[in-house]
Amino acid sequence: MLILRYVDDSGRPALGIERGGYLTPLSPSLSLGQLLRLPVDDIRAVCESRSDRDVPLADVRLLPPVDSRMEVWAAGVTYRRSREARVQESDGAADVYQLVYDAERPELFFKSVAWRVTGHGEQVSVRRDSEINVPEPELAVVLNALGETVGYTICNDVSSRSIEGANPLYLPQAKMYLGSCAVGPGIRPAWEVADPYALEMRMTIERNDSVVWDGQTTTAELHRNLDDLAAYLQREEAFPDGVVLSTGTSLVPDLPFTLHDGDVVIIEIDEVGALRSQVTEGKPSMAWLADAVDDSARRPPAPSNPLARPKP
Ligand code: DO4
Ligand code: MG
Repeated sequence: MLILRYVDDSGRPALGIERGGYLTPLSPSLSLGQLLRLPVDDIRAVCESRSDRDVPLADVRLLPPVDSRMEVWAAGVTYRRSREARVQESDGAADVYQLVYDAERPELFFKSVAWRVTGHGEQVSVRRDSEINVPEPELAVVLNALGETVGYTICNDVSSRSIEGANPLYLPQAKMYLGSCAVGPGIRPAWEVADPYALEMRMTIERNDSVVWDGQTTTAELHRNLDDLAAYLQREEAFPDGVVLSTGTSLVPDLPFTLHDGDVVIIEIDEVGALRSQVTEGKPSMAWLADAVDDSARRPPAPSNPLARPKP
């Protein structure tokens, strides 16, 4: 089962439950933010309610599973590979990464408001003022307003290595810009994931129909506890419509690899799904995000929905 956002027949954002290639629409006026105001047991009851209105998933345009006043936050340097890569790229500030890797308090940073997030089949962008840009494939935890873990999704924490490498104080510019955050395809409920520390994760980067980078890892390598990350995030912060907490990357291409305009990034996490993004460059190419802020129908058409299964 996946909790999905999609565009309904009237062109409005809607919430539904995917099972076996079909989508059960939930109440038409229910946003994800409203669902995430409920305790997790009530969310489960809503998700498990049945309907005879199932529609084939192939017929729907997916939206990122983030809306309302939801936010996306991210943890950093939570895997050894991330620590090594940042020590290598940083210009004289390598210690901060080693120190935060070993510290009790994790690195947590704000990543995106809901409207700036792109979803499965949509674009991500690289900055025009950055030389080295990478995708960061990450398991993300979805928390409700009470701080309970509702489920898991995938986040692509697209980042500028050159800007962060020049000075860690530039982190917000390296991490937060239009097109830097993709989340999706949906939310796999926590009650269906037996062990979030045993999920295989793969990333493939395609250029001109060839694979130019691929790698795989597992959440068993995570150096942090997911509940601790969530607890730190919520210590002095409130999320009335819930929050997505991305938990850091373990797949970092060797320098000087950088993303190109036109690349396709596919991130797969077992039991959670596959998030596909088309890379573009610069703010003008992402202007549609601002245009679509109140009108989902203004999002560019996405390629056919790869979540869909062939009709029986
Ligand atoms: O320290 C900078 C950010 C780290 C990060 O995003 C990651 O480890 O995934
Ligand atoms: Mg990251």
